Amino acid sequence: MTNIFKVFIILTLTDCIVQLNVNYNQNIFIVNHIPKKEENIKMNKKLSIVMPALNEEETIGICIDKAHTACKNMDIEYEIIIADNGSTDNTAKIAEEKDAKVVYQPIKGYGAAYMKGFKEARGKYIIMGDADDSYDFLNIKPFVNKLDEGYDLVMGNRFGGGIEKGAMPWPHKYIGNPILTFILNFLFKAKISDTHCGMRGLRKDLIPKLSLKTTGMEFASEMVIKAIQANSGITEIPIELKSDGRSRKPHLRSFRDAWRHMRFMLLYTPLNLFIVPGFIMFLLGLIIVGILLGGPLHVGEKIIGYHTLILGSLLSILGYQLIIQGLTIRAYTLSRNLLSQKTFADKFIDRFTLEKGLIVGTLIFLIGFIPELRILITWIKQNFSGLTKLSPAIFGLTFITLGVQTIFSSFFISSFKIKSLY
Ligand SMILES: Nc1nc2c(ncn2[C@@H]2O[C@H](COP(=O)(O)OP(=O)(O)OP(=O)(O)O)[C@@H](O)[C@H]2O)c(=O)[nH]1
Ligand SMILES: [Mg+2]
Repeated sequence: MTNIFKVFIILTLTDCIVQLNVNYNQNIFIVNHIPKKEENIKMNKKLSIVMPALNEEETIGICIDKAHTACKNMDIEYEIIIADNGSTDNTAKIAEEKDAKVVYQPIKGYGAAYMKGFKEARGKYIIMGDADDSYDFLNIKPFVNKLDEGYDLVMGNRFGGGIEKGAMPWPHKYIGNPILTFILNFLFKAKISDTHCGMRGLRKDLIPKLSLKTTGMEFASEMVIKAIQANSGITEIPIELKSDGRSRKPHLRSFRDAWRHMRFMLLYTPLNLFIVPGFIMFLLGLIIVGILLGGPLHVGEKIIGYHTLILGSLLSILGYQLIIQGLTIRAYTLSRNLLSQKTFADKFIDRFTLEKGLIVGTLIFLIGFIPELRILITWIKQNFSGLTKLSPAIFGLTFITLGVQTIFSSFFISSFKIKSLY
């Protein structure tokens, strides 16, 4: 069980490291993808409408037309930006003909396209949304109103405004979106009804605070999570989702992109997800092992014996494993500068050194090794005859495992710390 879990976490981390390294090489981590305040981008518009578009020639025109109409009706200074990264059809040509500004992003992906679009935006406010005509750009005034009220991020809520029949596949509507929304709200203590809605409004000056990094569809989660962590003013408005107007398949790939969202959330929440439950399990396990160290416990007629002791041992090892995984992920995300919020686990990682880890690991190992050694000596003394030292043996086994885990994990965590120095 522990091993399966380990393999799962290692695969996840490896996948992330590979992905992030690829991104790193492609300069995704250069924060100046996102303009900072001091870069003095001229903000001469009230509103920038940014749409990412990849081969959307069937619908880009209608989306732009609707956006023009809405902005003219509101009588505000605006611009429409289409962020393209590799369309092979007439998307860019149509957009230019319709008086939109087309910006090109050499790096693939939904998030990468948005980063480029945001960088070029000169509006005080940004409205973002798909270019597949599933969101109604005629109806963006409520977003602007909420931004005028002072909110930093205005989320669309498709579940509140209505989803046209066939606009969202039922597994997304009843399984994927609700589950991902629930998990995000649970992990990040938020109350957002539709965390993956693609239509949103935001203040341009929120963007540098978020330091957005992801290039794929998980960008949608990253933006919400970081806005929550930055204590931004977030609100939502009901919006309608229509069936998109295109004949080809969506770019979204259900399982791949759901996993990318999940993976991002996991990377951001080792504290809630790993360390807290791990600590509870570890403590409970240690209490059980401590109580039963002297042998089975008699409670009236009932006996709490070796099976419970084994359970205690299992809980303490698994719990400890979870704590270490949480700290490892935290150390990794810190070394990549992915986190915007500090927690007490970060202080621990700051003070952690390999030497300290090795000393603590050895001490824990010895706590387990000494009783095992005594059992071995007893066994030799009684000429290798049958042994009945089950309680101290399980106690020893537990602590030897914890000690060895500490030693090896110390090397792993400290390797992230070395990386972060250079
Ligand atoms: N520039 C660019 N745009 C992209 C890329 N991937 C998706 N988009 C655009 O992002 C928007 C959302 O993509 P969709 O394929 O509609 O994904 P979705 O809305 O999450 O999924 P559905 O609800 O199934 O439509 C569309 O306007 C796409 O053209 C990309 O790699 N580059
Ligand atoms: Mg769409």
